[in-house]
Amino acid sequence: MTEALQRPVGLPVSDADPFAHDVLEHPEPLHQELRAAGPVVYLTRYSVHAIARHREVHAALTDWQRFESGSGVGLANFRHEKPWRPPSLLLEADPPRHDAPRRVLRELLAPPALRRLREQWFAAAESLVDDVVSGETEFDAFTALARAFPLRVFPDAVGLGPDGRENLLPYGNMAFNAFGPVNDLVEADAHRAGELSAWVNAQCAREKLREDGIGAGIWAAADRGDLTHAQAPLVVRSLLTAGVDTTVHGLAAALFAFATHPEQWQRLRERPELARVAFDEAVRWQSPVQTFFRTATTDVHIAGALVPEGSKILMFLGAANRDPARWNDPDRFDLSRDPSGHVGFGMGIHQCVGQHVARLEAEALLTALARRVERIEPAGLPQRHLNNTLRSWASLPVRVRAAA
Ligand code: 4IA
Repeated sequence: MTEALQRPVGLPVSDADPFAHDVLEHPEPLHQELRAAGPVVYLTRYSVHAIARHREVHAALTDWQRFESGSGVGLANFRHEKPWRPPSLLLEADPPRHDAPRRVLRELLAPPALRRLREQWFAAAESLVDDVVSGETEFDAFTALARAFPLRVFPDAVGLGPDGRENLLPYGNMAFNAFGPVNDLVEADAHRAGELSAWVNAQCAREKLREDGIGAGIWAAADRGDLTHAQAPLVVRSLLTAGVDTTVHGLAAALFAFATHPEQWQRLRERPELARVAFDEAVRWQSPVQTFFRTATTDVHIAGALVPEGSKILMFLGAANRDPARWNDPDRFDLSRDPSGHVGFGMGIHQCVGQHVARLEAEALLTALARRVERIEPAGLPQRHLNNTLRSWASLPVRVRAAA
């Protein structure tokens, strides 16, 4: 089919590239433009339909029958293109195949299963904050806290061995870039794809995982018949793909939010039990996972616009999370709002299965900081790290004054 024939009639159209560097660096102007253009906008650059309003994004996320994931949740359409790695049994699958792996992870990552980690993670957070904060001091809150803390606690909880953990973030960076187009960001890491995938895949084997970790729990579920033994390593791989970069950049979002909103920091110090709400509000406000695709399983009408069967729909989670039709004063980071209903963790049957793990990490780190840190403020311009999917960071310089 030619470009001219594919181009839908009567739909607002945009020639913008959501994966261009300037947009990734600063996505809000495009978000605003797409929300204003209409409920569905056709992106000529990639021949996909885009939705950026909260109502439509929420509706698509909760309608897995008509908006499938099994054809891939990136730009690549697995109906026509070979995936870069065997598809995830959770993220890139639909019911009924999706459900058994989901059930297994849901159990292993549910609040009761995480209770044994709580004390350890709070102690780890206190000790990390003690190492970093004393008197009045400047440091990079991205490397010293947001990146350091998940790497200190999460790989151990999974039961990963000690060697090669430095591969986790580069692997995640590659996987999250791979949901976008094959642009310079993908090409920059292409030479490491084989090596990083081989390392991650090797860590998913039963004998590489400590017996008391979440990874071993996945293998035990296979022994009980809840999964096949062939599925187990791929489910472990999901933990390693989805569980590291996301929390690192989610925590960075929270630290950035507090450094730039001193009155909200005072509020958290007065009421540290707000740590969890603060983290969700930071996820809403920054949307560490910015975008995802679905594929239409049938001709779908969205607010009167036809999205033809088989076409890819790009969902702008970050735009939905700041849609003024859904949120009051959406650009404000505000602990007094109720951020529930944000789509930063997705929504519906695929909604982040690890969200309780992420919240526990955030609660531990923010609580430790609230106790020790009287003031936190920017000490220079933060640097973004560009990724096709993640709103991510390279550095976050802060000045901090320790509490007396
Ligand atoms: C997987 C949406 C994102 C956090 C995600 C990435 C990878 C996987 C799941 C979720 O590999 O299963």
